Amino acid sequence: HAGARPHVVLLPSAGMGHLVPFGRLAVALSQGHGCDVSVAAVLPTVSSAESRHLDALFAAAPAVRRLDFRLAPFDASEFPGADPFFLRFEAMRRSAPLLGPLLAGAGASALVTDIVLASVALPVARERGVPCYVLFTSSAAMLSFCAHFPAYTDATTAAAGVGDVDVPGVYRIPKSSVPQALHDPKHLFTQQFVANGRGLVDADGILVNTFDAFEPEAATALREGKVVPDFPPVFAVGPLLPVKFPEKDPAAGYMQWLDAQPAGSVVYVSFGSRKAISPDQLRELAAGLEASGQRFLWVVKGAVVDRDDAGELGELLGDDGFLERVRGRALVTKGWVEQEEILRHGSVGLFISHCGWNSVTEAAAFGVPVLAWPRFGDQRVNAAVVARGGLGAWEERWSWDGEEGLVSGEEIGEKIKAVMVDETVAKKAAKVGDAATAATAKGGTSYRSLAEFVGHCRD
Ligand code: BUP
Repeated sequence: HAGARPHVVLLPSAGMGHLVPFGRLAVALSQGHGCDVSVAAVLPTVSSAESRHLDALFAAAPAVRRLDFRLAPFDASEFPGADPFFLRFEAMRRSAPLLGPLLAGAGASALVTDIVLASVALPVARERGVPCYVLFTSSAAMLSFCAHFPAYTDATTAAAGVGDVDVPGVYRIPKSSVPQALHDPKHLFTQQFVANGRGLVDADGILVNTFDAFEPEAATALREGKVVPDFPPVFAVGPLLPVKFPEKDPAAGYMQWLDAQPAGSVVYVSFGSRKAISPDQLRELAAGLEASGQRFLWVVKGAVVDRDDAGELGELLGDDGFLERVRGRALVTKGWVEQEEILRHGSVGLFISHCGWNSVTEAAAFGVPVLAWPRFGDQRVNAAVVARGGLGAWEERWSWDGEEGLVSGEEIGEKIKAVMVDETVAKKAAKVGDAATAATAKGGTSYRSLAEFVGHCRD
């Protein structure tokens, strides 16, 4: 009923890239916007990073309630070789009927679902009379692409395949930036993506973790119905700010190391949590970082799911003495780091990133320039946002598994040097940081959008 304290239930899907922004939204709604909030913990989690993150979230924000959501049994043998995170998306989609009782038990006044569940969660919520919103965990550019893609495929013959996609009112997403899986209409991801894209128009509203000043074209076109007519309200509420975890270890080795480095001097290198890099490219990257002559902090990842990541650092990097040679000016580590603490640290002057959207929003929040090196999925679309929005540079030729083959250490080293000495890069990124701070401050565009969303939940 109007004026009451709304109870918002959040339903994240698998992978840190999805879980992290949901945790941030939960805290923002509960601490800053007067909502009761529950978060569905989908069990069992795929990675240990996710279970640790859930525990830390509920410990840090005791007002946020935990709703355990146990999935129905799921036979993955139908999809041999599929990515474990895609499989989890599918398992969750098939468990959607269990959401009804979960919502009823919680007494939800609104549901905010992850995009990967949108088309299955919406009808369940509707049946229960619970308004249903979507939190889109990628860029507004990607949201516009996702909303338009079903119409694009309807208008294209299967034989023609997917080419450049002109998103009405926004800009062209070149064929090379279209997520790889979408070139195969039978791919599990494509089927989920198209269904969710079609479902978007039925949502009561869409929250997106971006801010108006960073992505003006996409935000405006979506709201004006240029992408899809009669599109639901779009709330740009980002960058959603990191949750303060009290138990965070300030004595972590890498934080102490950063403390000892000059301001803006360190290149931070991380390619996200979801895909390992080929051993050959890993070694070229090592050579490039070494040749750049810069200080660097590199988080190396050796397996798709962290539980399998048992390889030794030296072994991963080829045991050619690299670690010895860069000792002192570099810190190379394996496993999880507190990325937002690193990006917040004044010693970091550049972030070489895969452009997972959370990483981009964290760099934007702290005004850290990005050298974009996207790998798969939505990352090339996000890299284009980085370049357009003034947050950094994108060397479009650099791919990971493409026909161009390996990017050489020499080229990587030259590029890093060039970006680090270019003062305009740092200045422009700092401006993006200022705009992000203004957007999330009381009265800023993102703050007001979130308040407006809460207003809808109260009605
Ligand atoms: Br790796 C890593 N520490 O060591 P993205 C990641 N993160 O805090 P991804 C750490 O996880 P998807 C680490 O700050 C970000 O909030 C990072 O999300 C944090 O990329 C999140 O950047 C990772 O969106 O996920 O992991 O590739 O592909 O699902 O977006």
